[in-house]
This record gives sequence, structure tokens and C-alpha cells, in this order.
Amino acid sequence: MAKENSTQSGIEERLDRILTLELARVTEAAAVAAARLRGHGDEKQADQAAVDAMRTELNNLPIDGKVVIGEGERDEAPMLYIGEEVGTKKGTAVDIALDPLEGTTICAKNLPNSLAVIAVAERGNLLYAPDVYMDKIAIGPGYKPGLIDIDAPVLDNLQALARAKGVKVTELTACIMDRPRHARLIEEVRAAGVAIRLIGDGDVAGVIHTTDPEMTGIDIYIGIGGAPEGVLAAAALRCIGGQMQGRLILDTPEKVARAKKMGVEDPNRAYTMEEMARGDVIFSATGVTDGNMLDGVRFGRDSISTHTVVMRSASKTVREIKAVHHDLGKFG
Ligand code: VTB
Repeated sequence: MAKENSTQSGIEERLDRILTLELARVTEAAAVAAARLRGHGDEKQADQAAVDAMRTELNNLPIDGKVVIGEGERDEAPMLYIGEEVGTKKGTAVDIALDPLEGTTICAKNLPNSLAVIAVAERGNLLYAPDVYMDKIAIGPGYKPGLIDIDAPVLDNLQALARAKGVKVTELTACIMDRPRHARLIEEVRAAGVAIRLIGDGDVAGVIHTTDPEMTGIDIYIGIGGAPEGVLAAAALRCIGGQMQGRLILDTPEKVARAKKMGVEDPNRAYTMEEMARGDVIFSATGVTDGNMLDGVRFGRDSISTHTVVMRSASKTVREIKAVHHDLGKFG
């Protein structure tokens, strides 16, 4: 047992030492590439630029990496597809979840909170989530475990949160994606007197925003978004603290079968954030457009500035890196 523990911490140590700053470089490169196309109205081009830049950087890393959440299946996504192997293959075996440009539409319109995002964990520790929807609920750190419950009525969750925060329910703000599928949810939340921050896209940022309500003004994230984004958000919350639950929406036999192939035995199972991102996790996000927590990329006369947050679950270290890059050649 003792031996197992020391081996484990040895691996974790290497993960941290090697990867924390390296991952910042990976998301910085993707963010700069996407930011060059920010506000140009072309989501696909910006996404592709971010994918290419992220892939180049990842392949320089001393890891034996496997993309478990990426740009889609091999035949439909030319790069960073699910199952793609990245890195020099000589280091620690890791699972990688990535979204080189989270919020492609908001980047194309140059609206807030598009990010370049990556999460890395030891092999086998990230939920293999098919590209389906996921119902999600999340709050930030500092609350007793089990305060929110994805199966409870939304009003109960809001009231429990208000009580725990020590505010009136009408003083809470919920972040919800602006989608027709949320019409009833939005109605219920508004009926409770809770303010809603409606976002167009980018629910990884939406979930992360719950971790710092004073800065972002957001107390709780509720609603249905992408499952891959759910796992990325869970990885982030494992590092900062907070609570999250997610349930895959497997509403056709075909989706149930696809998920089963990926190891999902119970299609109705609700996952905690610890079940979506287990063990030691490192997460990095760089702002592409300006956001509530991260500034977007700035292009200067002879420099480029980036703003990144890199975090690790084992130590709960949260590093913010504001970088001024003068070696512009590295960004291609
Ligand atoms: C979200 C959001 C993404 O997809 O997961 C969303 O975080 C869900 O899909 O930024 P719909 O757009 O179909 O609702 C994005 O908006 C785009 O990847």
C-alpha cells in the first residue's frame, strides 16, 4: 500500500512538474491563433487555426497522450480527433480533454468568454463522454457537499444555495445558455425571482464563473450543454473547488448504444465532478476574447499578450499567467 502511494505521488509529481507550464504554452498558442481570426465571422476557420496550433504544441510535450475528448471522431475531424495520440510518446501516459476554441461562435462575433482549453489526467481518469448533450448543475467552492442535486426541483436548489450563501433567493444570479430547450427552466428560475445571465455559447466558462461570484456575478450554472464541455468544466472545478453534477442525455437507442461502447452502462446515471474527472488533473485555459475572468489576446506593436489560468487538482494550485510574448515567430 505504502509502495503504491509513493509510486502514485511519483507520477503526480512528474505530471505537475512537467506539465503545468507546458500546458499554458499549449493553450496560449491555440488562443493566439484563434484570436487572429476573432470577429471575422468565420467560426470554422478560427477553430481550425486553434486546432492546428494546439496540436503542434502538444506534439512537443514529453507525454504519451491520448485525446479522449476532442474535435470529433477520426473520420469527421482531421486533427485532434478522439483517440489521436499526441506528444513525444516517451513520458507519462495521460488522457487529454481539449477544446482548442470553446465558443467558436462567440469568437467569430468577438463576444465575451471564448477560451482555448485543455485538461490532462493520468490514463483512464477522464470520463469518455460521447459528443452528446449533458444536463449540468454547478456551484462554486465553500458550500457543504451535496448542497445541490441535479434531480431536485430547480427551486429547491436555488433556495438551498441562497440559504447557504446567506442571501435572499432574489439576490442570486444563475447562468443559463440561451436556447429554446431552456424555455421552461428559464421561466422557473425567473419565477423564483432569480436573475439570469443568459449566455450564447461557452458553458465551460459559464461553469467556471460560479467559482468566483464576486468577480463574475454568477452563483450557479444550470442547463444543458455539450457533454465534452461538461467534462472539461468538471476538470476545472476539481482544481478550483466547487460542486458539479452532470447527466448525459441519451435520448435515442443509437446514443445509448454509442455511449455503451464507451463504457457507459447506465444511460440515466448522474455523474459527480469527481466521477467525470478523477485523480490528479491539470487544467489550462487562455482567453481568446475578453471575459469575466480572463482577458483576451492583445496584439501589440512588437509583442502579443495572453492571459491564462493553469490549475492542478492535487494541490489546488491556481496560477494566473499574464504573458507578454516577444518571440512572435513561435506563433507562426
Ligand atoms: C455548449 C457550449 C459550446 O455548444 O456546450 C454548446 O459550451 C452546446 O450545444 O460553446 P448547442 O449549441 O447545440 O446548444 C457550444 O455552444 C459550441 O461548442
